[in-house]
This record gives sequence, structure tokens and C-alpha cells, in this order.
Amino acid sequence: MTKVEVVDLRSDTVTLPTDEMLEAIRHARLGDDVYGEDPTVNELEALAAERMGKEAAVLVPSGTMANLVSLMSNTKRGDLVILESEAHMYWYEAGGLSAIAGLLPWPLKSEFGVLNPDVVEAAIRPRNIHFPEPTLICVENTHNRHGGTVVSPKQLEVLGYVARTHGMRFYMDGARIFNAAVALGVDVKDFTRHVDNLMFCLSKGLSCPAGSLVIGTKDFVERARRNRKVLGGGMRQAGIIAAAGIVALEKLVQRLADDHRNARFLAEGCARVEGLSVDLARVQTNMVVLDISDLGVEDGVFRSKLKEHGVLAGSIGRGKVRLVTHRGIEKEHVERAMDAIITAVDDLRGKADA
Ligand code: TLP
Repeated sequence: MTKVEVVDLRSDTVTLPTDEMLEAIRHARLGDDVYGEDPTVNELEALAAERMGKEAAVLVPSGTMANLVSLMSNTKRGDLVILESEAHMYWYEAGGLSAIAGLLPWPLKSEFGVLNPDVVEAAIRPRNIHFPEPTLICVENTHNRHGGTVVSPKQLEVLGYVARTHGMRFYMDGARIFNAAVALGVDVKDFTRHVDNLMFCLSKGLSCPAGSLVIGTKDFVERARRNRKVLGGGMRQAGIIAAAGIVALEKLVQRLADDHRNARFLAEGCARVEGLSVDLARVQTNMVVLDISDLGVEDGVFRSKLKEHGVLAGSIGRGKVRLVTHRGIEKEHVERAMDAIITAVDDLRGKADA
């Protein structure tokens, strides 16, 4: 009997490296990157900086560390940081922004993950001995918990203007910024030109085994390099990570459009299933959020049902289940996922009716 492959839609972080990446890793020229001597890391950092239209970049092991070193390099302890209330930095990074960077987060609610500039402006405290100093505004693009939504270049431009007007820095958690660029069919620089600095991840839709890049001015990146060391993120022959990253930037960006097409197909199918609801306006990139609250079960129960049918889904809580498309998920897998979803909903509704 042939084993049926599991359709893993928990996250795009589950992607495995391509054969070409493995080849590149095998042949990578290596050195000690803490001495700045790994030629492959140096090449990736130069390439990433150039793609983003900034002066410099530094490779770090994870997206979480990228955000943390960026926060530390943009602020001083005790500062106030304005961010979106569902931001990854606020939800999923174990409180590092306060525990390690010593910052006071000021979360603001938004529609679709896009901060309203008037609301941001109202949250900026005057510089006064009583208040934490407001030094940084953060955006997330695409916005994970809002369902992979895009913050457009125009929206960034306005927020960047607010930051500058108030003498604040403007940072972008661009873990999936290439998804945003591919979704709008624009160059990634159309986004990055409006922020002072950013990070993006190699290890998500771009299929690398690990790695994220922190990007900005030379001074900022120098501070980030030092803060990476503080956090223990200085790696030695990190060229084995960078080699895959170079392949990703050169070969794997445009194919993100396939993931977006598959997500749309999946979302439209799910939207037709009675008992589920999907906000199709939020399906802008490679994520689909199913609202299962009408089924009257915990999302863990729904996800276990899907698992019985060979499909893995993620949870974002409050009756919401997340499905993420990525390399390795083809139309046939999406069709299998659809069948599993329909069966799971039927089972659960059958139980509710009995
Ligand atoms: N997100 C992961 C989980 O942590 C939820 C995922 O599966 O989506 N910024 C954003 C916007 C992210 O989505 C993530 C990862 C990170 C930062 C952190 O990256 P890693 O996981 O490499 O530390």
C-alpha cells in the first residue's frame, strides 16, 4: 500500500530546501562569520541589502531574533514602541521586546493589520519627563494574524511620514515582504523605501532551512551585528545557511505567486462550505483563515478531524484555523485539503445535529 502524503498547511516554515539549495550548501565557500570572513554570508548580505535598496544587511538565525536585534538597535531601554495589537512581535515572541529589549509596547488595533495614521499620531506622547520616549513605529508586512494581508506602499508612505514628523524611526517586520511584493506585482523596494529598516525571513515561503536578514543603514546594521552577538546569534560557518539564501533570492521569489493562487482557490472553496466562514478580502497572499465558530467546537477538535484525513492546519485561537500554502503544495494537495475540510465539517455538523 502506498503511504498517502500528509498535506501540511500549518505554516510556510515547513518548506524543505530545494535540490539546488542543497547543492549550493554542499559547495559553499565558508569562513568564520564572527570574524566577518565567511564569503558566502558576505555575498548574501550584500545581495539582500541591494534587493532592499539599503546600505547593509546582517544574517541572523531566526525571524524572532531579527525582530529583537532590530528593536534593540532602534531604541534604548524604557522607550515606547507603537505596534499593531496582533503583531507577531507582540504575540509570539515570548515577550522578548520587554524582557530583553526593555521596551514598553503600545499596541493599536487595526483593520486588516494596517495601522491608521491618525490613531498612531494620537498615541505618540509628547516628549516630557513623565512619559516613556516614543522612538519607534513598527509594521508587519504581510500581516500574519490578520491572514497574510498586505500593507501597501502608499500606506507605508503615510506612516513613515508620521514617524519622521515626530522624530521616530519606522521599522518593518517584513518576514513575508516578498509575498507582499509579488501579490501587488511591484518591486520590493516600493515598500522598503518608506521604512528606515526591516527584516525578512528566508525560512518561510522562500524555502530555506533557516535564516533572516536585518537590513538598513550601515550604522544600524553595525549595532544589529553587535546585538546579534549579545543574544548569542553570531554563527561561525554560517555560509551553509547563506548559500541557500542566495538561491532563494535569485530563484524562488516569483514562484510565491503559485502559493497565492492556491490560497485563493482554497479560500473560495472553503467559503462555499456551510458552517465555515472565510473573509475573502483578507486572502491576499498565501494564507487562509477559516472561522469555524458556527461549528460549535474548539479549533483543536476541528484540526484533529482534519489530521485524521491527512491534513495539518494551524490555530490562531478564537475559533480561527489557519491554512498556509507554500512550495510543495500543489493544486492536487489543495483539492485533497478541500475534501478533508468538507468531510470534517460534515462529521462535526452531524454530531451537533444528532
Ligand atoms: N511566524 C510563524 C509562527 O511563529 C506563528 C508562522 O508560522 O507564521 N514575523 C512574522 C510576521 C512571522 O510570521 C514569524 C513567524 C516571525 C516574525 C518569526 O520568525 P521565526 O519563526 O523564524 O522566529
